[in-house]
Amino acid sequence: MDQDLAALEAALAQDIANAADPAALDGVRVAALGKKGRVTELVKSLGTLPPEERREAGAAFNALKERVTEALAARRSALEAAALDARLAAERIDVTLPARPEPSGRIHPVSQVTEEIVAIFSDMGFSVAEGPDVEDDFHNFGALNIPPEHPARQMLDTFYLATAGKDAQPLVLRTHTSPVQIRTMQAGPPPYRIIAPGRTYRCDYDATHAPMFHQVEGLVIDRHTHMGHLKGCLIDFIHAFFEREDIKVRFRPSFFPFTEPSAEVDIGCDRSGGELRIGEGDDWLEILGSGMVHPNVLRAVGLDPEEWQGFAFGMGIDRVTMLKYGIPDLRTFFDADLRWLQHYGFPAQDVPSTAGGLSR
Ligand code: 2NL
Repeated sequence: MDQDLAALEAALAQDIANAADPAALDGVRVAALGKKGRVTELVKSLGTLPPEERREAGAAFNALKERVTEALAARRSALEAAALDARLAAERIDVTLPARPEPSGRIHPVSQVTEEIVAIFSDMGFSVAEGPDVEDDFHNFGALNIPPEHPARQMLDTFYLATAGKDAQPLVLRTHTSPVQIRTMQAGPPPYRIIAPGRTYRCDYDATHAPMFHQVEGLVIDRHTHMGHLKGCLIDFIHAFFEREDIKVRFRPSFFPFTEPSAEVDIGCDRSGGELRIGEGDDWLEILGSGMVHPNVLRAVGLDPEEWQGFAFGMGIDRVTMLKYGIPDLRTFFDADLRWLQHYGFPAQDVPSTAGGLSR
C-alpha cells in the first residue's frame, strides 16, 4: 500500500515536471485531483477499507493530496514566471536608440503661405471657396464688368482654349480667382464672406511673372458693408500676415473695372542699401488691390445694388511669399528642385495657426 502511494506520487511528480504549459498542467491536475482523478479515487476508496486501517490510510491520502496540490501550484507559478520572462524579453525596448529621423518631405512655401492666409481670414469669419481652373468668358470677364475691348481680354495676355465649333463659348484658363466669387454669388443668397485662393494663368513669363501663379481674392457682401470695413479688414490682415503690428499701411486711389471706388494698398518699407526691409523706413511697396464691388458686378449675379454692397480684394500669393520668406527669384518656385525645397520648404508638422504664432 505504502509502496503504491509512493509510486503514484512519483508518477504524478513526473507528470507535473513534464507539463510544459498551463494547459498541460491543468490536464495533470484533473487526472490527479479531478472528480475521477487518481488521488480522488483513493480518497473515495477509504470506505472500502477495514475500519481499523481507515484512520492511518486517510491521513496518508490527505497528506498525498496536499503535496500534489502544492506541487501543482509550485509548477504553475514557475510556468507563469517563465511566460512573463519570455514576454518581457520579446517586448524589450532599447530606450537608448536615437529618435526616428524627421520626415524629409517639405511643404512648398506657396502652400505654407496659402495656409497662413487661410488661417488669418478664417479667424475673421471668412470661409474658403474653390472653383474650376478652366472658365468661360462670362465668369472670368463678362460678370466682372470687363468690356470686350478691355486689354485684359486680349489674346496676348489670356490663355484661350481651342474649343470645338466657331459658335462654342470661348474657354479660358482663369486669369484671376474672381470667377470663384461670381460662382459663389450665383449659387446662393447673400451675405457672403469668402476668400478664394488658387492657381491663375496669364501669358507672361519673365523674372517676376510666371504663366501659372497663385492668387487669393476676398469678397464681403452684406447690407451695410462699407469702405471702413475694407480698410479695417486689410490692415488687420497685413499686421497678422507679417506678424508685426507696427507696419504702416496706405490706401491709394486706383482703378479696376470690377470695383468702384478702387484702392491699391501699400505697406511701409525701406529700400536703402539695396535690400528690402518691410516695416522700416519711409518708402512704400504695393501688395494688394481692393475696392467696393461695382454695381454692375452685383447686377450680373442678380443682386440689387440698392440692397447689397461690399468690398473685394486681390493679392498675389507668390509675391507675398517671396517678401515674407526672402526668396529672391519667382521662377525657382516652379522648378521642382528638391534642394531648393529642402532649403525654403516647411516641415509638414508646422501647420499655420494664428493662435500658435503663424510662422513661429
Ligand atoms: C490685384 C487686384 C482685385 C478684386 C480683385 C473682385 C472680385 C469680385 C468683384 C469685385 Cl467677384 N472685385 N476682385 C477687386 C479688386 C482688386 O485684385 O491686384 N490682384 C492681384
